[in-house]
Amino acid sequence: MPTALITGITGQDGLYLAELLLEKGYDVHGVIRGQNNPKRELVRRTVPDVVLHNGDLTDLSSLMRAMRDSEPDEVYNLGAVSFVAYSWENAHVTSDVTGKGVLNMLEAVRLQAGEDPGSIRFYQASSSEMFGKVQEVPQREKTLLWPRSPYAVAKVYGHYLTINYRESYGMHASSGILFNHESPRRGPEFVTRKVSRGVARIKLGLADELVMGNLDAQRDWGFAGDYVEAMWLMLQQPVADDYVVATGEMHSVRDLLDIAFAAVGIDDWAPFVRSHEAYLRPAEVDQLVGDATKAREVLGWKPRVGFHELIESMVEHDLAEQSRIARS
Ligand code: F7E
Repeated sequence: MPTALITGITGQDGLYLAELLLEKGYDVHGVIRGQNNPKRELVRRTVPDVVLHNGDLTDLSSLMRAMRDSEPDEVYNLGAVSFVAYSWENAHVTSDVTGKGVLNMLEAVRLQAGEDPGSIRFYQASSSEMFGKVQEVPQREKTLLWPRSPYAVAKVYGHYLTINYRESYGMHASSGILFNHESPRRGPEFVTRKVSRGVARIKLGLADELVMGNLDAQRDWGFAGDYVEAMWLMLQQPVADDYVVATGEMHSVRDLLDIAFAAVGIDDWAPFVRSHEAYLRPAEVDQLVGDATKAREVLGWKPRVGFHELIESMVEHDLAEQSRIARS
């Protein structure tokens, strides 16, 4: 039975990936941070078979301990401070966790692997945010990176360091450049979940407006459950490499609002939505759309869930969750 170690186990990707690996018969371990982490219970409830290790991406010795105790064949580094807007206010902590955390993970893997650097396969969660002010449309693995936030700069550091460790030490280290991926497990600070939750609350009479930022931003949004499969496929390849994972379709925040409000029978959302500058970013990424040809051709990966279906399922989930909360 292969063993996998996942950082970021409490996030949507960590949970979907743990479920996928457990289904495949893996022994799954996760790194969890902090004393009395409130998300520990969520992990225990969702994936009870996962073995948890205390550790922090900023603390190399804790990662080495997790590595020694779990003896993984595959390591998935999904842990990060991942909210782009937050990264301007907390640039140091974002750099330490999202950037230097990758260095700590690569070092922990390298030291654990010892004489045979390729014996532990490593996945780095890189991000489409690295393309920032896009230099080519759609974006591919070779597109020039132009990060626009402290978060994106930290991701670029982690991305190049992963490539550097592969080239320097012969490690089996792959990087997945994942475009936005969402689900009912997404945190409510991200735009898709903010909208699905807000629309559900408006429909149920629990709120009367949704305060938003830039409605013209465009993204390539896919389903997180599909994207974790691409992560796993990357680590099954004989040779490590970098892959764009995307749907190839671009939608605006306005399209997102159209679909989410229509799902609860509201055709004109204008009376319910207000824009506020508090939600604008110092430097915006206006549009992102990925070309996942390499993932399709080499990994045989393609997305299953489309944008409409994804947003409708999130609204449906939030209607049920919000009515439960309102009743209790
Ligand atoms: O924003 C605009 C906002 O926060 C999407 C992370 O997983 O994907 C995510 O980063 C767009 C932006 O995600 C609101 O300005 C408008 O243009 O959902 P988001 P993100 O910044 O694209 C990448 C791939 C990652 O790697 C990141 O970790 O929507 N927008 N109005 C808004 N965004 C938010 N959050 N809230 C608004 O009210």
